[in-house]
Amino acid sequence: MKLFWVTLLIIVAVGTAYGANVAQGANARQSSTWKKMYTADQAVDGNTGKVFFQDTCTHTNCKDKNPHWTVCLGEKHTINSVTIHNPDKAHGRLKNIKIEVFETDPSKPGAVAQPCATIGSTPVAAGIAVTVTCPINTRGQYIRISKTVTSWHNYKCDALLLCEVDVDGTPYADCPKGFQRNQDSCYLFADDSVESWFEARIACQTMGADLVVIDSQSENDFIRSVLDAGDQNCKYIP
Ligand SMILES: [Ca+2]
Repeated sequence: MKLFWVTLLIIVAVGTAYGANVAQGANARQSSTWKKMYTADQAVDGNTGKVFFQDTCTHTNCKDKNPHWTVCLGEKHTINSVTIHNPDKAHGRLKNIKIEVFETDPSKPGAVAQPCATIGSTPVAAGIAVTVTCPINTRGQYIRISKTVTSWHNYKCDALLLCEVDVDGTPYADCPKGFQRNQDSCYLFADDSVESWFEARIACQTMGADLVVIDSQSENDFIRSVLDAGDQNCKYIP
């Protein structure tokens, strides 16, 4: 997340790495485990190898009619995309998949699903990784991958198998008091006059932030809308 200060304008952002895999090592669980061997944690252990009997993959029970796998990130994130590493022994099983994001534990009452993406009835090819992108501003701390079982498979069951799940996300914290949020950043539109760009930057940095650098049309639109709504006399935008 970024924090910005403008002003007479300054804005800042608290920066965190963008595009990081935030699922690795997180707590994971699944609806059932085949042979008690192919446990949920093996989809977030950092081994993206897809050789099922050699690498680390999950596998739900063959009799599980509602197979699903869930990872808890431990805190709220903006979820950008999810990558599923499909095992070489997938046998056409990675299909009819629903990927959802929740702010609260989906196994508890009241949890609200935010749709991220689906994989339809055409199976993902064995031994490849597939990436799906969530709608903008999809946020939560739980990601659930569930499968609709439509028929018994030639290989005796239509289970959910995952060799690894990468979640591209950014921590989403509340903005400090006085800041305004726009997507993953927090902005402070300060009224304080400053003598120079350097003074402005030091003021930002003392708050763990920095002067705004407008790097997208949406960010520009946000700042413009705030300025247009107020009576600030914008003298400087770095
Ligand atoms: Ca793995």
